Amino acid sequence: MRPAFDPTLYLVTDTALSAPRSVPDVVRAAVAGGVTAVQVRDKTASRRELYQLTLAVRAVLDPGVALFVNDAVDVALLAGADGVHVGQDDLPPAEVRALIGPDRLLGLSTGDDDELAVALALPPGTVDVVGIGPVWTTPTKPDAGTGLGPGGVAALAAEAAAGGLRSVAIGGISAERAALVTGVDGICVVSAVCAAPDPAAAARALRGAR
Ligand code: TZP
Ligand code: MG
Repeated sequence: MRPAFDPTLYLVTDTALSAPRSVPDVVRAAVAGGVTAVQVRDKTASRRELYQLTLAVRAVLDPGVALFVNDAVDVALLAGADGVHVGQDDLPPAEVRALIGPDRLLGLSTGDDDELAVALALPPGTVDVVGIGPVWTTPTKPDAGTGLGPGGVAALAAEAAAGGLRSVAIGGISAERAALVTGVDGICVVSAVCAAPDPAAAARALRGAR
């Protein structure tokens, strides 16, 4: 059975922004503050480091908080993660689904109508959730491009929902901006929690804003 997944407040980890704290320590605090799903993302880690980091994050998570791994299907499977999240330059979603089987979650990044249309044309159950963004241009991922704005995100989220896909918005979301983001099933943040002096308080503020 596919694991339960609550996308309300989805944390994507950043090792550098979390420092000097460890990622598992930031995740533990963030979940105490209300984070409902976690994705381990570290573009600079070796495969082995990413595997070890995923195991360490998994060890601090309650079973009810879904754990995704960014890009690395092998790491997700070996570490017993609940799912994997891929972007447009990673393995295609149908192939990832074939690798992970029916019992894990699959997330896919989408940044425009065409990318969303491809996701919607896949057999039902291939993708569980689309990331839509960036909402705002963000220094955390400069190559993500210009922000779609809350209106652009809401339009894509409505299309996703009409096609039976859940959606989360990502990019530049802070507690101050969170209420501007509508139409999605959840919001996804990196720096608003990982760079916060108090990740638990930051997560509470994000939850409180929605
Ligand atoms: N994908 C699109 S924007 C982004 C990713 C991984 C980074 C979002 O980071 P932040 O700090 O929440 O703006
Ligand atoms: Mg990727």
